[in-house]
Amino acid sequence: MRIFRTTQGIVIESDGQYFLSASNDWDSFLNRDDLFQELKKEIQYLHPDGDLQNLLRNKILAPIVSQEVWASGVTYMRSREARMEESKDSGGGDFYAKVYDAERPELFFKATAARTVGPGAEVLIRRDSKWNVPEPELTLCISSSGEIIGYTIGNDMSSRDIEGENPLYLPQAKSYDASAALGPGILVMEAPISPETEISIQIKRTNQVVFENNIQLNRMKRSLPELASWLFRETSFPNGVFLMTGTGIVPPNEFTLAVGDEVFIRIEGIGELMNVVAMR
Ligand code: DO4
Ligand code: MG
Repeated sequence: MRIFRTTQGIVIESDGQYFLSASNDWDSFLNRDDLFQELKKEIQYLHPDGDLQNLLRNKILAPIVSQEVWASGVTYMRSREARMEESKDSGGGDFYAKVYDAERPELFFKATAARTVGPGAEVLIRRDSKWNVPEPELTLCISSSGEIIGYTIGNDMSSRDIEGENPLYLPQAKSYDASAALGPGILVMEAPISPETEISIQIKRTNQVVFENNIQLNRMKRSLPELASWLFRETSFPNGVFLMTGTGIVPPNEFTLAVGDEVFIRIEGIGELMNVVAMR
């Protein structure tokens, strides 16, 4: 099943049928440990509505209201290599090698809801950066009690020159207006997501593909429950939280995003998140 936050209310998709939920409160709707079972119960009392599918073409909002967005770093070998390369002149490379092998993962605060955009919206690159990339990441939706209740697509926009200059600049490289995108909806399942799930990205510039790649979740060094449980150590999230799980795809060093680029991120079972790159 998938759930969508839209301008007209909360839409539930189940086996290709679309239902408008009786609830209008995204925070309480989402924050339920037994979300899958609750959705199954709710749709028994609702009528499918084919028009809702059209609504989903352009009225989807980011699936976030009061939640925070956190992110994991260096969870794939490709990210480890890219960070070591970009920070070798600053002497920061070792930190990335160490965190890849350490028991404690790298977790960082990424965005508030106000700095997060939904499908079709603009993601921003910083004016004070010359080297920017999108990071396509499976993103966990976690309830306030720490249960993984669903999965969505995240784009962890990143300024590689800023984080490469000094690892202490990470918050500025990662966290600024419209630096995070989430959506389109949240996949809610009875069983955990398959490790064979593929994440893919395509970047188009004036309709030409300038970068594309894909990776399977099973290339991740850490497990999803492991990342979630570290996040909840000594930290509470009364409305639940989104946790990006790190990127396994980093474009070659000569690549940087340009204004007008279209970023398409697909994850099997969840859908496609498209955003346009802008600068303000
Ligand atoms: O430490 C740098 C950030 C790593 C990151 O965002 C990732 O691996 O996805
Ligand atoms: Mg990332």
